[in-house]
Amino acid sequence: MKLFKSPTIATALAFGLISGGLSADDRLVHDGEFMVDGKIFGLPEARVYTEDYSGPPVVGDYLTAVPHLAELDYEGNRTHDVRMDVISQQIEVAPGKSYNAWTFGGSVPGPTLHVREGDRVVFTMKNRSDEPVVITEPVNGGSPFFGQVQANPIQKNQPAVSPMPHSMDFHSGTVAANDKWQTIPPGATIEFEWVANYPGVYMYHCGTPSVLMHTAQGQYGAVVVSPKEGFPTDDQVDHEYVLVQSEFYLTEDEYTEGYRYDHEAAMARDPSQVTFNGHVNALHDAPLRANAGERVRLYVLNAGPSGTSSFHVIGAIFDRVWYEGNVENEWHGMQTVLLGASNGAVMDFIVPEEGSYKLVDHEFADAERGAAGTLVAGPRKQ
Ligand SMILES: [Cu+2]
Repeated sequence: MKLFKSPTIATALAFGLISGGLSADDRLVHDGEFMVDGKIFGLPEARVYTEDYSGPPVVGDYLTAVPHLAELDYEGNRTHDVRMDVISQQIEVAPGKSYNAWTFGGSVPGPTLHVREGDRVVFTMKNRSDEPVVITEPVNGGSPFFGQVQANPIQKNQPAVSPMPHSMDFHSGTVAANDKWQTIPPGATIEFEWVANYPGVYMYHCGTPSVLMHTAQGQYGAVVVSPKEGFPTDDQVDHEYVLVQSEFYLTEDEYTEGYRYDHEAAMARDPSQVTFNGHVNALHDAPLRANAGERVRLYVLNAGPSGTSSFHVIGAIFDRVWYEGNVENEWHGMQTVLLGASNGAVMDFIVPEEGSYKLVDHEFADAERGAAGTLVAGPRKQ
């Protein structure tokens, strides 16, 4: 990888326009990069190549399985080396209903990446849809994601093979989509960079046509870009969780015992399941936990691919909501947050009493299809 100092960036660093814990010498900067409004643009072209790689399909310390969010245990900004390979995987989304999913990293939704505004991501993805990849056994050199999937194997992940061209589109990145988000065939690897220029709760997904099909097959997940200076209530938050809503369009497979994706149902916007975190029971079997009086923060992404979410917690009011996860979009006292497909938000609420709280998509046809969960609150800690 070529390392250059761009005069524009070097000047910005010299004048402290880019804050961060790294010195100018540590920062990855390429010739051709430029700044507008303090944001970095003009990243190098993606590289597509073949590699002899059979290691963990998810690599990076800040990648977690939902509902977990990695802690940003560093000051300022850093460069993240992140790998999420495309693999096929048999997963269960409702009791007895499994299908052959197309995934990033082996789960649906895929791993959640957490970075800070201003961080740089060097992303690598191998299209391994043509090889069976196991994610339910201990992995060396992977990421926290695997331990979390193995601790809560609700999707009963099993390797599958389903060779198909795929791509990666990070909504958190500002780049030329025809270059960075280009489709690669099975066996190929793509590597590109993006800079987390704007804070937010973002979707990533496969952008290969039919995008509806590739997304509905399971290729999506969340990126949380925390604001550089944080949110005003950061010091008061006791628990934080990631919640990804999405639809599944499954029908019985006439050739197997199982289920398969139904494109006609997807085109008709008629989901068989709508889930929080990829299984109708994900947040019932393993409810979110907190105590009375505590502040809970949810990072909610509606991945769609086609439905909206009217996100509500029964018995609570969101005292602060940052729409799209941007600290400047602050709303107060919200009963329900409306999220279109690929919208996200950060939602804070105070747990009023000991008890059980239902999280729902208040579009109740979706809740009855599975878009519901539970937060169990213990007694107030003195
Ligand atoms: Cu795809």
